[in-house]
Amino acid sequence: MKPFLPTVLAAALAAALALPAAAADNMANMKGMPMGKPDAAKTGHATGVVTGVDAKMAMVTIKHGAIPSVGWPAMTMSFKATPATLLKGVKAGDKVAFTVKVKGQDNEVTALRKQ
Ligand SMILES: [Cu+2]
Repeated sequence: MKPFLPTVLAAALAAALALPAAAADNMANMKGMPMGKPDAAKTGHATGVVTGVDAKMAMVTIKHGAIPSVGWPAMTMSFKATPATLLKGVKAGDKVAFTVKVKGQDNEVTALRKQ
């Protein structure tokens, strides 16, 4: 047994030293996994017409124009409003200018004002 001990210790030490690097690699790989590519948050500015507000869920549905900076065509879609207070006094039919932050599949309205 005795002759093996230094080898075992050396192996354990090598494994311990290698661990931080391996963990960092895993983190890097994990980051892009859900969307298949690493996604940085993008911000776009647009105008549209509110078609619905769910104040309880802090959701607003907006029929908006194209938002080239985030790669979106014109469409009607629902956004989470952050903070929810952005939706105070906002109702269907309002024309609004808004800022949207998009990261992967997630998006939220971070600024909104009536026009
Ligand atoms: Cu959209």
